[in-house]
Amino acid sequence: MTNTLNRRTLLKAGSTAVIAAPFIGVGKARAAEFNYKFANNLTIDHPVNVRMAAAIKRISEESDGRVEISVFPSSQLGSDTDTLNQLRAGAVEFFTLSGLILATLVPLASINGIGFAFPNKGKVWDAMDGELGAHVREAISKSGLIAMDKIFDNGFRQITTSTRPINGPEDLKGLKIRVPPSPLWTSMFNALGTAPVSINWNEVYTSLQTGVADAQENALSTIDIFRIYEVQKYVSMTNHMWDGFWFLANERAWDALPEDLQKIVAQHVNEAAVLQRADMQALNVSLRADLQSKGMEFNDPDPAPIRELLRANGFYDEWKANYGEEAWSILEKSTGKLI
Ligand code: X2X
Repeated sequence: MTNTLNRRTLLKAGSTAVIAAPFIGVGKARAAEFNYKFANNLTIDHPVNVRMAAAIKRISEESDGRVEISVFPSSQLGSDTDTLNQLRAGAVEFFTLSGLILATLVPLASINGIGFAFPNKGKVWDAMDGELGAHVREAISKSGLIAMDKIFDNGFRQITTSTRPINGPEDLKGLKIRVPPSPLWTSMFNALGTAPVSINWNEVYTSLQTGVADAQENALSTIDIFRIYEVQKYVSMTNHMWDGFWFLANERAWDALPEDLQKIVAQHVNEAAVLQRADMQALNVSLRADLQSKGMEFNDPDPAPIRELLRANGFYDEWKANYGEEAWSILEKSTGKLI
């Protein structure tokens, strides 16, 4: 109807004139045009979900209620691999997922997980907010998914065990260690001489509790938030890889959003990721002492012999060949020469 003005257009016009428009006024907010689901494998109090809760509120407000996002944390809709399939089918519109697990669909997405690649978070953000991140997001965009610009932080990973501290390569021999379902994780822990077991995150606690695995590897924040200290004794600070969570959108669901709504969603998700990175940094300051108070024993192995084991077993050569010269050279702009 030509005389029907869109409430949002009026508000955007910043009109201060009193417009006798029956649809403006305090009343029940209209039903959302876009009711989307956001799934992840993290607890509702994890910094990713805390920051995303605030972002979702702002998205609803700034879209004038046109975009409402419901959160499904803690693998409520299924394992990571199940939920990735739901995302691809459009049954879920948004999903945060490690690039190393996404690599089952987009092989290049695991490149940030190369063993001992990044010396610190500064170099991680240099790569992931720069050329390497852009290169990976372009590959993701060819898979029917869209990745937001800013990757969330899943931290530098440490090895925990119920049996022994890891002081060097000898202690890794035959270690029954859980790894996420990802070709790179399996390849890396095979090259380290362990016996890796691929298990989705939602089954890890019970797998450690029942001895299906004797070890796992994760950031200290994850070890704390998911109470892994209850089923693991030793923490060896290997810093063997950095991992992050891409905020992924189903392409059809993303394209269905008008451009102005896409901008609102992207802006607040990216802001949430940057704030979450700072939360993770702040968490790390106290986590070692906290976990020690919960009974965990820490050691700090020399990474050099462990890294040398990867090199000697051809791990870097294999993955350079898998990713190709271009991607590898982009990675090395941030990490320095890896081979
Ligand atoms: O599965 C894991 O170890 C976790 C929680 O860190 C990821 O989502 C990659």
